[in-house]
Amino acid sequence: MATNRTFTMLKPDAVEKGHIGAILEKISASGFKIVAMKLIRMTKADAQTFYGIHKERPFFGELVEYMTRGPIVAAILEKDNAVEDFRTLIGATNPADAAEGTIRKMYAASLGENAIHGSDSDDNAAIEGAFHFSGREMF
Ligand code: IDP
Ligand code: MG
Repeated sequence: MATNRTFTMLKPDAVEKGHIGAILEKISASGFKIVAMKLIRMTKADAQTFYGIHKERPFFGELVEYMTRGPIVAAILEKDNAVEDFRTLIGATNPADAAEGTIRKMYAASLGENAIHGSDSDDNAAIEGAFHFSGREMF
């Protein structure tokens, strides 16, 4: 059954460049309600677990280094059709392929450092949200 929630992270590059406010403004203006949010630095073990599906990929080590080099903003977002609509809002994984006006087109530097995460399914949205937030931190 489809749910109306997705999970996002503003990645270390977006935080380093001071883009938290602008990105959150765009997310809110696009109709997403923030139902959980925090600034947190993932450990290596956190990133290895979170991105476990990619552990055999050649970029896995680079991805873990990147995602742990500084704090991220983790958040759970609510909207009808949240997962699909948020993937549309963030744009393609590689900013070179991302549509005009998408968050990755506006704020991502490269395929590796692409500013923002969005869950790719309802099941993963629930798993990823529960990875970062306890029940007391979700509204
Ligand atoms: P997604 O974030 O759009 O769902 P995935 O294929 O799930 O993309 O990859 C997860 C993350 O791993 C990407 O957002 C990006 O940060 C990184 N990544 C993906 N492909 C590459 C690559 O070829 N080189 C370096 N980093 C990559
Ligand atoms: Mg993915």
